[in-house]
Amino acid sequence: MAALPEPVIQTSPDTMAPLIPNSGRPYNPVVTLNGWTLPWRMNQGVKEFHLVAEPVVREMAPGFKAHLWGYNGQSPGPTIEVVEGDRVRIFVTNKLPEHTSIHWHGQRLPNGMDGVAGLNQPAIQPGKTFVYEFVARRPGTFMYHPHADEMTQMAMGMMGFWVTHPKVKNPLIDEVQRDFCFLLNAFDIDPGSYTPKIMTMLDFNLWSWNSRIFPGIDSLNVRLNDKVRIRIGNLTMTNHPIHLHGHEFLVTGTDGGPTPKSTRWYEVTTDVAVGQMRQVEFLADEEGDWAFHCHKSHHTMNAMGHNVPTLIGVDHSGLSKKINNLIPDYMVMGERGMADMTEMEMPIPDNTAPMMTGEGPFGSVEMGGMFSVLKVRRDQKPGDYKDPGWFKHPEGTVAHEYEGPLSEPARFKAEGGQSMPRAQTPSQPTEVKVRKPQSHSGH
Ligand SMILES: [Cu+2]
Repeated sequence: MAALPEPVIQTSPDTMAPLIPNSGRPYNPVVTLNGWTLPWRMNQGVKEFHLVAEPVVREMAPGFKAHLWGYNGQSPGPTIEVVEGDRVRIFVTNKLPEHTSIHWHGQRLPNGMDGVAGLNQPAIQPGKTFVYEFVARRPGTFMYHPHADEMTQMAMGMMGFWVTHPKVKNPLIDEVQRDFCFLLNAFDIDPGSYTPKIMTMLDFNLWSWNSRIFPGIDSLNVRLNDKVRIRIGNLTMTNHPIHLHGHEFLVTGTDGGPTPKSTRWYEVTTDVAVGQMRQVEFLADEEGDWAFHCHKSHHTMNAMGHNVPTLIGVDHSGLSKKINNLIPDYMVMGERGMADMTEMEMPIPDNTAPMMTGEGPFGSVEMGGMFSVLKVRRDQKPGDYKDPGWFKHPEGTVAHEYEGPLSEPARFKAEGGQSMPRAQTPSQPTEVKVRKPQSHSGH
C-alpha cells in the first residue's frame, strides 16, 4: 500500500474552487457544480489518481440527505482533469459490499482498460484495489461509471466527470473564461427515506444535477462578457432538453470530441440523450439572473405523488368540509393549479425535499430538481465564482402590474360553425367513467 497515492476525501457538497494544476502541463481548469476535482501526484511523468468506491451520505438539498454509493466521500465522484497526451494511472479501491469496476466512458484506450467486468477484466472484489493505466489520447468531455452490477451502482449514484484539456491550441476548442461541468442523474427515494430504490426503471422522483436538486444546486456565476462553456453528461435513464434563458449557445462538443464548425448553429435548448455528453458555449453578454434548467417540467419538481387526477376548474368548495367529517386530514389538491401547493406548507415527512420551492427575490420560484440560475454580473471579478446575490434590476425593467382601464376583448363574430358543418345525426349519450381519488402515503 506504500506505493498508493493517499486518497483525497471530500465531505462537503459545495462547489469547490477550480483546481489550478501545480504539476504537469498547464490548463484552464473546470468548475464542477456542487463538486470538485481530484488532486493527483506525478510519479515519473505519470499522473496518479486514487479513487475509492464507497457508501457515502450526500446532502441532495439543505435538509435532505441521501444514502448513496459514490467515490471519495461524495456522489458523484470527483472530476478528473488531465491534458491530451498525459499518461494516467488510476488506483481504484473497492470499499463497497459487492464487486465493481470502472468504465472510462468515451476514452480511446487499450481494450483491457475499458472496465467492463467479465469482458475486459475480472471484477474488483470488495477490499481489493485495481490499477488502470492509459494515455488520454483525445481532448474532450468524458465520464466514468461502474460496468459491474451497473443498474444498482448507477441508481445508487456511482459516476463521475472527466475532462481532457487540449495539449496545444486546437482550432475547434476555444479558450473560455468560465468552464463548468456537471452530470445529469436521477434517483427514486420515497419521501421520508434515505436509500434509492434501485429497481426503478423510468419513474424516478428526484431529477438531479450532480446528485443535487433545486434549491440545492449552486448558481453559475460569471462576469459580464465572459465566454462560458458548460459541459453536461447524462447518466439518467431518459433524455433532458437543457434550456438556457437570455442567451443563445452553440454545441461545440459531443461524446466524440469537438464538433466541426460547419455543424454548429445557435439554439437555446439542447437535448442530451442517455449516455451522451454535450458541451455548449456562449457569450454571457446580458446581465441578470437567468434560469437554466431541464425543459421537461416534471424534471423541475421534487418527490411527489404523480397518480393524482387534475382538478383545475373543478369547484369542490364545501366538498373537503364534508369529507373532513369522515377523514379529518383530507385535502383537495390543485383547484386553481398546483402553485397553491407551495404555499400550503403542509407537514412533510422528515428528510424530504419540498416538491416545488426556492425563494427568489419576488417570491417562490416554484421549482425543484434540474434547475439552476446563470448569474451574469458586471462587477463579478475575473476568476471569482462567489454567488453575487440576486440581480438588482435597473429602474423600469421589471414586468409589473398594469393598473389602467381594461377594455372588452373584440371577439371574432362568426366564431365556429362556418367551415365545419354540424353533424346531422343526433348525438349519442356519452358514458363517463368517474375515477375516485386514490390514497397515497404522505398525501
Ligand atoms: Cu430532464
